[in-house]
Amino acid sequence: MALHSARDSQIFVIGCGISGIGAAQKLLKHGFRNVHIIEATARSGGRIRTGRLGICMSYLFLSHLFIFLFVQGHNIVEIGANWIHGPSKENPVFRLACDYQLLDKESMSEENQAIDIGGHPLFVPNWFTSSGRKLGPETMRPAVEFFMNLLERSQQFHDSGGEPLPSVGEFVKAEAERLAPEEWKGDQANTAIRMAMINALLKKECCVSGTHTMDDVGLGAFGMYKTLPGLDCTFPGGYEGLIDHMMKELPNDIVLYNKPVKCIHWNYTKNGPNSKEILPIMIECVNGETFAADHVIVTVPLGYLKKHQNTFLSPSLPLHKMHSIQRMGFGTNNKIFLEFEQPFWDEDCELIYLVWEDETHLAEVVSDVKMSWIRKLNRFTVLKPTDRYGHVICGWIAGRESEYMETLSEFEVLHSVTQILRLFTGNPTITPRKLLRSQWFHEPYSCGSYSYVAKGCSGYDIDNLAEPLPLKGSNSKPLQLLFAGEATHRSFFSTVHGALLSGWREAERLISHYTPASGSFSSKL
Ligand code: 6YU
Repeated sequence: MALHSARDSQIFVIGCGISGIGAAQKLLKHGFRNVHIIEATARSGGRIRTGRLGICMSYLFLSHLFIFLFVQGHNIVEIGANWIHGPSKENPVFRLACDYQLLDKESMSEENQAIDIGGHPLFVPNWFTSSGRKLGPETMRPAVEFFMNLLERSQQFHDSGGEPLPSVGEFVKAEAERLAPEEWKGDQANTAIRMAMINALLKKECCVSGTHTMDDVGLGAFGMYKTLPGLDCTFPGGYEGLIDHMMKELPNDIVLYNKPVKCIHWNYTKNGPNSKEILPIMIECVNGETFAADHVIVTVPLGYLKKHQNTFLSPSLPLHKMHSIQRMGFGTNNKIFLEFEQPFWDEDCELIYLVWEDETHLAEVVSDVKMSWIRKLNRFTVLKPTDRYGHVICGWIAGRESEYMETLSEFEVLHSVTQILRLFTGNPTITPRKLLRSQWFHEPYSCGSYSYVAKGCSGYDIDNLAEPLPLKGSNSKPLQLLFAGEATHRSFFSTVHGALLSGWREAERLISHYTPASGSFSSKL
């Protein structure tokens, strides 16, 4: 097989999310010239997507021409990633956002960077219950502290091992049932409502982990996820601004848009009629186009791989890699944005919780998804500052109920959410004036929101996902397929910074595969 210089080698990145963009950027900076990104959709950014709530369209008729004037609503909303989790020096997304001057002063301050609260920002809450009550701090604080303590304990088995139960959900529920009577024995009148609050908090954790139930999240691996210091912050102009800036640093024609990849043929030995050189990979797109490559960095979401693992690669993946893809969790977390004329929440409120008073038995799974999906909608974040966003709240819903919500019309969702808000606030006139919801499960190139370490999984499953092909020891050309994307990062899976670091990691793998020789790179083999 011919020796390739790095500059000549044909590299394709599949997917133009932040991991793919990061990988391409690093390779180009290191002198690789033939780098392309193949993207299924018409846009860059993948699960980083900024939208606007309520685009109004008006038509102007002018000299026989229709001019469509799009007047955009002022409120930016994040359909996908929301925050920089742990915005401090160690976080590469934070560093880039600072370099591109995309954050406000407060988010960049040393003070904010130093705050270390283990990934649990202390938002000012309002708690509403299904009988139209608003709970006071004396009722809610003990339940929140109790729950946070159980969650912290759930994270400790990663280092120590010997987890008593297989999942976080089973552990938290068992410990809550065991300890609550003693914990609140002086205040029995509030025990039932506090158990219902714990149910609401479990539903919230389903959103954080992107899972249907915390019973699916592995207790032993829960602590693998690492948090960074810094008070989570947002992008005032939208997360997609980060993507726009990164894309500006790449050549204009680097991305081949609207080209879903159907199958990556690796260890591909057939020679085309006119090709002088055999490249080991042939990328086949859905539209029939093909591309020959030396190396492919696969960054498609784990959800997509799970759904298409039998057809996306030929030959298929080795069994241990397939099993890890099946074992790892990938779930749905959706958002429902609502805009109001006037707020129904307190001025300082940042988070609105909904507590079902009849849910005193601990089980965060809703039994009848179609009838009761709305019960899984557990909280709303209030978008701040108000002068930037208007009176907008963002509802969170995870799991199969969330997937079912995606199948309903916007009108049906609006109707159900309005009924719920009226019930919980005791105010029969509350009426949202705009709604926008995400539908991540039905996005054909995401197939859900993000990954989690499922029951029975360990860090080795993530390592298996990230392992390049062919496997070490094979006689075939090395590093044909490399794997990046959020689900391949051991400590920061499910985040934007994890995705970016994984793209850089795979670019580095290729860079160190080619060593400098007489002023240019050449392959080690
Ligand atoms: C973060 C946050 N955040 C909310 C919601 C979502 C996500 N995340 P991409 O998918 O971006 O790119 C792949 C590309 O491949 C894509 O463009 C496809 O079109 C393309 N493709 C697919 N198939 C193809 C084919 N066949 N051919 C060609 N192209 C193809 N992260 O840091 N802060 O606030 C949130 C949130 C609703 C959906 C998030 C957040 C996750 C990030 O968005 C996500 O990780 C990255 O954008 C992924 O980038 P990528 O390049 O890998 O893939 C203890 C413990 C618990 C652990 N969890 C802690 C929770 C932390 C996560 N929190 C998330 C919360 C929110 C609100």
